[in-house]
Amino acid sequence: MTQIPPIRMTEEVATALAEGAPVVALESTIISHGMPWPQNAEMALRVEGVLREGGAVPATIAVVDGALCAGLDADQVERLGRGGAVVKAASRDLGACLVKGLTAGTTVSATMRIAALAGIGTFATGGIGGVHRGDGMDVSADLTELATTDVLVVCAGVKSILDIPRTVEMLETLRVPLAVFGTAEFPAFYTPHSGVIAGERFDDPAEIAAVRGANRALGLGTGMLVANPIPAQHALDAADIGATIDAALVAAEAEGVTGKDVTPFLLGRLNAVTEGKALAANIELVLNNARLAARIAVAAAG
Ligand code: PSU
Ligand code: MN
Repeated sequence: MTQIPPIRMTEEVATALAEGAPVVALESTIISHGMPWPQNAEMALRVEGVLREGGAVPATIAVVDGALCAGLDADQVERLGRGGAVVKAASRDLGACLVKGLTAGTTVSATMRIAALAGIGTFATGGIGGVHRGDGMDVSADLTELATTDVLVVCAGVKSILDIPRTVEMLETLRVPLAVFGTAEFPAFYTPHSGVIAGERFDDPAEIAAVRGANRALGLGTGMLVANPIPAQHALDAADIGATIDAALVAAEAEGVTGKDVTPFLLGRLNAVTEGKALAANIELVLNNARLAARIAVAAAG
């Protein structure tokens, strides 16, 4: 059988994993395709700092020149942030990246796959992909990966570029355990409110870690999704951002954007049209998710 090369880890990540110390994975499509330069690279370094403050070692995951990496240096973060010859890789794209020696930002699905191979069980991101509005067949591979790969993902819900009720339904169909932190309502990324009551409410990160342990003992074989609402002081006005999202969806349709380009197109529009307000909220919620992921990883390691 073909062997893939070992995952390239920073010494910090390799040591932490060997010692059983808390490690939290971070994705890199958010850097390469989710935010503009240079705020993307600044965010990437800040979120690593937040994890360290929380007692966890950050492992930013990406593919660099065909090597699967867990833990990046500042130059590699800059390369992803500046973009250019950087592709967006979901888990199904990783084989091609390896063979062709590509450099890629890894989506939630690809990051989960690499984290699982590396032995990292906790992962913080901004928003996951889901079921797109309108085209009910455009379903992110993030959901399928959550159904099959044992990594806990902390997100701020999904933004309403997606069909939130259908995304939540699909998670249920795929039997992905869903924990909502500090509320009973599935959050809508830029705002804490989606109107969708789903999942199980938890207020204690240690309890979330314990549920993951129970799921493993049950042999469920899935990942787990933790939805963590954006803090109220950073939330956007729901009506404002809703109208902006509606306009971005119309633009995507008019310009004939399809496939893996849809999500980056919409994110780019939102960041541009809101003159940085959406970007600022996005950065704050990622930091907030990293704080919670560190607490879960610390509880799991203890
Ligand atoms: N949603 C966001 N920000 C992001 C993404 C989604 O609010 O950066 C990125 C993540 O990497 C996610 C990917 O895994 O987009 C999903 O892409 P798609 O919809 O093509 O599956
Ligand atoms: Mn898609």
